[in-house]
Amino acid sequence: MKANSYISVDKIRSDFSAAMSAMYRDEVPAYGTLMSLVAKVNDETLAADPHLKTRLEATDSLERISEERHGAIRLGTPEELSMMRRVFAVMGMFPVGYYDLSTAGVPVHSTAFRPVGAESLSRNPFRVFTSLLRLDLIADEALRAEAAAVLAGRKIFTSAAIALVEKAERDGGLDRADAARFVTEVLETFRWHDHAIVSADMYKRLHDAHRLIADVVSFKGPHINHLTPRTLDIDKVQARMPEEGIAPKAIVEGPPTRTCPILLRQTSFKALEEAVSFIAEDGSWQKGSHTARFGEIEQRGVALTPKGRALYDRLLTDTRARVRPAADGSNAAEYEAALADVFKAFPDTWDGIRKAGLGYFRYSLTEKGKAVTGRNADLETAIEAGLIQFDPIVYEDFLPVSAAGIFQSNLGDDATQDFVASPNQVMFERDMGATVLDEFAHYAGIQRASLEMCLGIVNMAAAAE
Ligand code: OOG
Ligand code: NI
Repeated sequence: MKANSYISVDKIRSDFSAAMSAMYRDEVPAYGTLMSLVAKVNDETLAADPHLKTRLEATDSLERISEERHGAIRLGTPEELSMMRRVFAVMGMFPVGYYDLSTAGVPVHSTAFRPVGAESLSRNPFRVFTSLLRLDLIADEALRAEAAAVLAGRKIFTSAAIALVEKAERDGGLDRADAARFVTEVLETFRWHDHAIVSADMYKRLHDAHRLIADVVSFKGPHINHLTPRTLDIDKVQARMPEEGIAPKAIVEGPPTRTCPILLRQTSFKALEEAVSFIAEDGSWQKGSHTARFGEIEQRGVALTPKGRALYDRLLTDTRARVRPAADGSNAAEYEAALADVFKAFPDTWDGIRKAGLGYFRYSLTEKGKAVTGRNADLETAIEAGLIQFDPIVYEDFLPVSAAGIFQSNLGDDATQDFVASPNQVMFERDMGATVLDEFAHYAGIQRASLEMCLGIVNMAAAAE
């Protein structure tokens, strides 16, 4: 078969993301409600801010926003993670970043599978925060062995899905019919199963060790546990969630409300209590319940340079040293006030962020700049003369402290446990069968490429800084 009859990986990813969204809307109706609210607020925000709309249009980002979402899954074994990597690769999604959640009392470590090129991201930025359970952090050896045995016996991928991954790898792509089958087959892995693969007794023991372990080990597959639309105004959605019958968690994770959004702000609503059945020894089913799936929204801001990120981390640590957000939300207002106060130290104009070297930007020629191509000027002079403009590059990744907050609000307050901080990126990468990409290198690359496009106007020696 000729390569040009293959479906693009971006199209497969878009189709998969749409199929997953439809499935989740069916399974968790509150997700549908949240999607409509986000769409409404995004429309209102764009109507009130024509400049934002123009810039999003100009940078090919407007269309992606209504389609934009991330999901999260939790896997049980290295084999599952390595196969999942191959599945995502067929959709043009690659592991970016390493997140150690053990420090936050959650026995997993994670990466985000996502598209990486500017073009793929503008087509569809669908990403999946993917965690691998760390049984090595569970103290009870007998339970650890039992959990490992259950995980070893389950198959989370259909044979057809595996066959299609192998075919895509062998042939370098999938044709239309195979791509459609691939989407349907892979969706099965993410589906909710209300019949557990363990007994009620074992579920309880797993749950007592850590709720997250029960969630990963007890079921047939790694059900998608949330799907998160992107909003342009998270404060507004948070404020309006109760009107729609949804109760958000007490605080928005991440940076405070700002004129120029940085990184990522997220909030979620609590996991639903769902009816499940456990398998009894005589093969009959015993009724019970499990909380796993929740809803989340996010607002994305500019990607920060290592210098910007270090400043963000320091300010967040300072804030949390002043006020530690309580899980019950009792000091939410105090925390928000402290956050806003401490973050005054972070410049809040695009040019201020750019000049201080804190954020990544995409440069382009203005109409005026296009007309005078050939002139030599350094970058700052060209910007001042209105020849070159810049737009923030969107942060496409996640934040470990925020992720821990999201995990915890859904695991319940009693779930906080201390593990010895033990990041192990080497083990994670070995289990996955690939190394993770460095997010900073990726943003720097986009910025550099945009500067090169302006070549001829700017003095590249100055611009390449
Ligand atoms: C993943 C939580 C992390 C985020 O948006 O930071 C996450 C999980 O609960 O499995 O999705
Ligand atoms: Ni999330």
